[in-house]
Amino acid sequence: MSQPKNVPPRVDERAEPDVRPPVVGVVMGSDSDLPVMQRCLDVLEDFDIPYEANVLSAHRTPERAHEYASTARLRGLRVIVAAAGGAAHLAGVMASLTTLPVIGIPMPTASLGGADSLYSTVQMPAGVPVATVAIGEAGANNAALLAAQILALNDEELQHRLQAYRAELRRKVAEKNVRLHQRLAESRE
Ligand code: C2R
Repeated sequence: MSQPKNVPPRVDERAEPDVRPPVVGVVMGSDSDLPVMQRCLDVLEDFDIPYEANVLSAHRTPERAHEYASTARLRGLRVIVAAAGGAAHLAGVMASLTTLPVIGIPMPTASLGGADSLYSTVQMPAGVPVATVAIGEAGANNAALLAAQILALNDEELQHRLQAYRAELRRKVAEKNVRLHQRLAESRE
């Protein structure tokens, strides 16, 4: 497991395989989404959140998608993260079959730049929410963080790790500010 960029090292680095049941179910419409979705999986690992990842499609495997969402809560999942591109119905279908929070990530597309994925994920009719994040890697990153924040409502240690992560973000921005001022000063010399 790679050491996270912004998260301090974990206290209990695990040498043993992780046998904890997954609490986040990550689903993506195709393995072609993985290059973008890897970021989501990495952030979940950085925060030591047990997850499972599967390819599922509302269009291509409707029965499996139905079964996955309708049994998710009973299987112990607490949040579903669903990524899909194009006519992206996966997150909406997940949300329609469970009351677990569903976070939708619109995948970038070659033809419409991911606007198609964004609109079809975000424009849910009233009654069945999908918490939609940004298109692409920023969205994949933030989906994992949002899942962590939801889980942290009942997990104090995770909450501390999120606070440490934010502190590190602030520190990095302060560094950027110093660098900016140095560059501006140099360009005036
Ligand atoms: P392929 O690369 O397999 O042709 O998939 C996937 O998420 C992917 O971005 C192309 C794109 O199709 C998307 N896909 C959906 C759904 N299933 C697959 N949008 C769905 O059920 O919404």
